[in-house]
Amino acid sequence: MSTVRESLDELCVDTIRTLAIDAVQKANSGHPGLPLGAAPMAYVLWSRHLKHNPRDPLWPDRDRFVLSAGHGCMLWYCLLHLTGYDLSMDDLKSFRQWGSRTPGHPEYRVTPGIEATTGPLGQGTANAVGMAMAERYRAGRFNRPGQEIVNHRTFAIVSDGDLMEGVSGEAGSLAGHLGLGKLTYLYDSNHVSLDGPTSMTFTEDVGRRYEAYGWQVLRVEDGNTNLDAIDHALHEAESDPSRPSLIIVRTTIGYGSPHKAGTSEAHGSPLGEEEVVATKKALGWEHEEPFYVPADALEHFRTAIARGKEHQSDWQERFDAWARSNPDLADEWRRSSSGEPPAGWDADLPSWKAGEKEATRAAAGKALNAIAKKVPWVLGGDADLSVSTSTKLKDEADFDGRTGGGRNIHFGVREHAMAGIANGMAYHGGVRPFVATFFCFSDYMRPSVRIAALSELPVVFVWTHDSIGLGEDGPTHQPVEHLASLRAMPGFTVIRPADPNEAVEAWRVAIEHREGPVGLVLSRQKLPVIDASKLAGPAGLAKGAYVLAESTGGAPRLILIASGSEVALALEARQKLESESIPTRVVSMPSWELFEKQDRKYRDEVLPPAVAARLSIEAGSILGWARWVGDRGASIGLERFGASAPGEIVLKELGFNVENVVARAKALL
Ligand SMILES: Cc1ncc(C[n+]2csc(CCOP(=O)(O)OP(=O)(O)O)c2C)c(N)n1
Ligand SMILES: [Mg+2]
Repeated sequence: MSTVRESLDELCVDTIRTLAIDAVQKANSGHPGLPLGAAPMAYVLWSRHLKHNPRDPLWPDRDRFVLSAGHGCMLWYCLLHLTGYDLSMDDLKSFRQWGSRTPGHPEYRVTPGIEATTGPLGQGTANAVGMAMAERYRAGRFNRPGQEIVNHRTFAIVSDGDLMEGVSGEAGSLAGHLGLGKLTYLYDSNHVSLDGPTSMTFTEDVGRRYEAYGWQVLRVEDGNTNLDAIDHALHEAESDPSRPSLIIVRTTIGYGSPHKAGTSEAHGSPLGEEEVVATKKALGWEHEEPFYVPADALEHFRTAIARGKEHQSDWQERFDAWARSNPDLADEWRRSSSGEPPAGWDADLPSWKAGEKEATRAAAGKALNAIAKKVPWVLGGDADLSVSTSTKLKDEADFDGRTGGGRNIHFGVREHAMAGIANGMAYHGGVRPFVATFFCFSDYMRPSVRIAALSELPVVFVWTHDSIGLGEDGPTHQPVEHLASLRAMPGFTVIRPADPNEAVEAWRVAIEHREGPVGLVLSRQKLPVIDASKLAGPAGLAKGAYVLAESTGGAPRLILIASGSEVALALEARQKLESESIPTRVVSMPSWELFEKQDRKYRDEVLPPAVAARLSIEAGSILGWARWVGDRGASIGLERFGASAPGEIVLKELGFNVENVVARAKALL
């Protein structure tokens, strides 16, 4: 290692390195190894390639950047601070502290300039694919010959752990297939992960794997010091329009640390006061004072502001000219950017009449198609199940990763990446993504669903084949605990409609709900249409729960509460109970989360505290239902896995039949 600093570039790289280790040391917690090793690639990317404006972090045509290895976030925070984002030195000094804007892993919405919440390894790789896809879609939609208003790249720094995770394989495979030429990963290949050298666990030829996926694979042998090699590789990546690029940058974790470099000891603990001093010395850093930023370095970093302003004002000029010549498109641009649906977006929503039968998956599919016709920024797809999920947009082409045309995305059998990609599309903005598969396989998506909830991303998850009612496929495909587990997730809204008309309302709510993800849980089997002329109409769905059928012959002595396919059963049981002079109310409860948002008055109207005899009926785990049925109520649900047989038989055998409901209800009186 040379101790003579040769250039301003090197000074800047070491500024990132020393700032990062100081912040981790001050917090006495965090990950110094990645920033030390990946500072050169990040610096070259941010100073010579990334098109961004620190003064307007949300400028739509900026390049997107994701640090997938979120544990190394001090690298990202340093870049933001140094290039002039609204992130102060004090923010860096309060790394990992209560209420700070520099949490322990990057969080979208918390820190200006943080484009995605990362930390669970692998997620960022899929997010970046989704961002690149959203860019393509908007480019296809808005660009006109000679008027390119959507033209930006997506870069991600990924680590060994990211590329070990299965989700990155799914995402990489799809990105290669789609030919996402404006997507580039910089791989911080340091041969070390948390527990030790990757020789213990990760010895495949990653480059050849990505080549097989259809990526351009480039290599930088000395990622610690050779900035020009990184620069060159980035140029190579940018000059291939038809393939995503993986740049394998060989680095040393904890570069510069005399005792920890190259080992997992540099990964996840502060270096220690003495080692920080020794590292700075080894780097040739002349300043003892912590958090020292040399004026030359800062000045150089801050040239990003003038460059960014220039990029943006140049774009704005082109955008204004485009908007003048394409007023309709400009209107679509504005609406799609804010997510506000156009007037009349719900004008053609379908409806069903009493006497008809339809599966809620089919009804929801028709609603989605009606919406998609009016809202061109709704796009999405499924994990090789469009025939089953009914989510295909009928008059639309398949999504093409090169031109950006088409709105039906075939994700293939890649549920986890599908969800991570949908999140990436939502992070990108300007599109409203939906993704679909069987409800049971929500488990395969769950890590990304959780991030959608944490990041408040408006993704619609469509899950069909929602219970043991799906029948013959048997217990491997029959969800049991899934409703309960998703209801346990903060910020996630689950909606399980009872009939075709409620399914339409569910989509209406989903489109209007822009503050976070929604899961639509839909039946495979046909369900009877609830007679809105005799009972309450489906609009009550928006309130989460509503009185569907009021007791006759007096105030209710009993309340049956049900969701989805069990609502029809509850209505049948009510008839029997009322015929035995037991005034019975049926509450349709498609969404706990929406109901929780109502005021107490409304909730007490639907579930009057005076009526203690309450029975919930739902073909799933009963976990949590006690909250709605109370101490003196009961729940019919499942405390076992399902069984392979025709759906109506499985339901009947496992207690979802009128006799059982009536018997359990009477036992409460
Ligand atoms: C899904 C997931 N599993 C486990 C972890 C815990 N973890 C954090 S970093 C890491 C591995 C670190 O190796 P690498 O990705 O190569 O990062 P480096 O040590 O090189 O910085 C692990 C296992 C995590 N953050 N996410
Ligand atoms: Mg590593």
